[in-house]
Amino acid sequence: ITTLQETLAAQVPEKQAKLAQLKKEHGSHVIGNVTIDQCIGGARSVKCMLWETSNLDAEEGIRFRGLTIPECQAVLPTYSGKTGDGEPLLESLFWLLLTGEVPTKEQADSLTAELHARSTLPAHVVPLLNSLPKQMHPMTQLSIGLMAAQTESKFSKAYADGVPKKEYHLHALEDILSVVAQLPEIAATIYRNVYFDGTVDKDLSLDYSGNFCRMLGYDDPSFDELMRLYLCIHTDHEGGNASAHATHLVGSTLSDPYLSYSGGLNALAGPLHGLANQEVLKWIQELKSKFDAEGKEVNAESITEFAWETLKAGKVIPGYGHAVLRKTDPRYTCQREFALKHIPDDPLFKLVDTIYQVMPGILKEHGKVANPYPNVDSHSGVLLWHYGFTQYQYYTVLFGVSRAVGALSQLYWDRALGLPLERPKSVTPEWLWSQVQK
Ligand code: FCX
Repeated sequence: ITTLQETLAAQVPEKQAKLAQLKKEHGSHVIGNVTIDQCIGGARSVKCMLWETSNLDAEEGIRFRGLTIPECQAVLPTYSGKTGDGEPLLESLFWLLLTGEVPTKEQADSLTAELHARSTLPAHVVPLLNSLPKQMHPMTQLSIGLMAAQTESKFSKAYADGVPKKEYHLHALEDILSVVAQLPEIAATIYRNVYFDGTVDKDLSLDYSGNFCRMLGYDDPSFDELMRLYLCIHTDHEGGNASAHATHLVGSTLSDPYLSYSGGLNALAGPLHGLANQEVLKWIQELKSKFDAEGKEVNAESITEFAWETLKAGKVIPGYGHAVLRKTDPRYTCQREFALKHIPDDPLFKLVDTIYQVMPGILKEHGKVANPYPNVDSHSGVLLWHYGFTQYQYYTVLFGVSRAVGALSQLYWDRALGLPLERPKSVTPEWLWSQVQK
């Protein structure tokens, strides 16, 4: 079979040449303007970043290398080996994101073996994680654990040894594969330490997601399938989201992939980004306990009442809205379909479905929100909860394991294409005033 490394090596020269041609022949072609609103408003829609691995359409949602989520589910290799029968293997999506090609089952399995072979943590990482206070947020612990594993970075060693720029991507790929391989054990150690007795049991006869579930302490095959879906859909969401952008920005300084992705994790830990998935469960639990205490039924009417309380208190409804999307997130839809297939009678799923029926109307009436529909974080928690994974403070860590695959696939191409240090121009308020008062 053609290995991942061989597949990439065959692509790099042509991609480099194409990009050089685009720059040389069309470098001064204008692709947009920037308004004062955009300058002040978080650069929404400003086109100023190159991203190979995925693209987001405001209406349709994400495409991974041109494929929608249902298309990925139809063509990517699964655990059973029968394409379309079950959720894609995370390894098959990783291959797709890196190479733009749909792997064979054999190729996906070879990547599983490679990741397992790279999964051993440096000896100091687990003792360090064991020494952290249990009340430290799991995302902080994840970031610390990954930073600690950076001692093994091949990229930073190669740079210090003075390797030429055209070889950076080879060393970056070494680290990228190792970071993805090592994150599950770091994440599982945190979970087992914070909520259990700290023991982590591996099963390397399984795929990446299945082994991760065993390390977390779960052995239900249906939960393995959920993990495969979960890890696939959270990988990538084009380049401008905070975790992907932070990884790309830090990496542009030639910080190695360990340090770059730690930057991404710290961005993911914010409540407007990845932390929203824990906030959704918190919101639902608060709603339930309030109405249980008052002896009220949780239904469309009481949910509406609780939503207005949240909004009137000046807080956001977690799991709703998006900076780019203007329709229901297809990552929400595929999780809803998973629930309809695997856990249709789950009471919390029914509750989330009722929220889905009323919330867009409430947010439209509220009038501020550009997108009143649910995003990925609105559904993930209830699925985990169904399988007994109720420690919602931890949920963003799962997002963090997955996002590495997308952000670091792009980081490979950043180095292969020789993209430069990122350095946009900032301006002062006085300068902005000078522009309108001319
Ligand atoms: N509930 C209440 N108000 C909301 C809202 C929500 N779910 N979403 C947006 N708004 C408000 C904004 O706070 C803003 O108010 P302001 O003018 O007083 O500052 C106004 O509506 C306009 O914001 P909008 O243009 O719609 O949204 P932004 O692009 O600024 O922000 C996020 C997008 C996702 C940050 C925003 O919708 C939000 O805070 N949602 C809740 C948190 C969440 O679910 N985040 C996860 C997003 C994503 F899927 C992920 O990264 O994981």
